[in-house]
Amino acid sequence: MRFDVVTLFPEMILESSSYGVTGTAIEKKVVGLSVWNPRDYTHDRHRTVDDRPYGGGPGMVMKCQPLCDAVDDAKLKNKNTDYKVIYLSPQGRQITQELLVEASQYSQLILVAGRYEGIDERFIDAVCDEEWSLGDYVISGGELAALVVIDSITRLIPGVLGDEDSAQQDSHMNGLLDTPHYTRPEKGELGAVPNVLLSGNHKAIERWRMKQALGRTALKRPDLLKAKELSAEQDALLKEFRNEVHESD
Ligand code: 9D3
Repeated sequence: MRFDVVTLFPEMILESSSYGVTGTAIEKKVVGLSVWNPRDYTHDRHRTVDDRPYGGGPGMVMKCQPLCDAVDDAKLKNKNTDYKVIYLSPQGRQITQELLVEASQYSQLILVAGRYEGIDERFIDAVCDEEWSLGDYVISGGELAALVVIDSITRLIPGVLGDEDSAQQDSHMNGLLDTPHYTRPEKGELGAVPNVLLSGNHKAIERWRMKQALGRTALKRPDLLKAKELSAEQDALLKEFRNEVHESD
């Protein structure tokens, strides 16, 4: 996977991607990351990337030409034709794990991060294949969204995560919330670890964890549970969880 980010703040992308899982994947060259600053594609002495909006109104709009030339340069970096140009914007489709899994199949993602009020609509229509959003809240530009995409897709690339994490990822993508986690001490000021986790009975532990995942999803994210088909065993576990919750009322 190659990520090419078109941004007025390239250091923000490079610096933030140098940590942890993404940092290691870039070092190992499992993923490629390059940044393209529209300002480097201007030709005037002030290196102008924005201008006033036609029709009036507040704020500035990013000009087409520097963005087009930056994207063209990013495309030259890749011999493959299976790329997508994605504009991160508040008007976009909300990013989900499903969307990211699908996008991870491409060999190059060109991520366009906007600043100011936005980008000239003609660039979006002519150059961008998709428009993605983080959700219904306002942030100051597309860079943080591009970083979310880079991080989450990098984790999906085979070999990037260790085996343990990959298994955990599977369970996170099964449509349920995660099970609770505990580490030492066994008993502390904040309470004790559930006995079953100390039992060494792997079958019972697995059963308990599934019950917790089902129960927590029912309590915290009923929308996720509604979208999911439960097996007969899961149905029974969820009923058990609900009975146990009522007992402590
Ligand atoms: C005053 C007009 N604003 C409406 C609330 C428009 C506006 C323009 C530009 C709002 C935000 C931005 C910058 N945001 C992004 O570039 C962005 C974003 C976001 O704000 N929310 C969720 N996902 C994303 S992806 C890119």
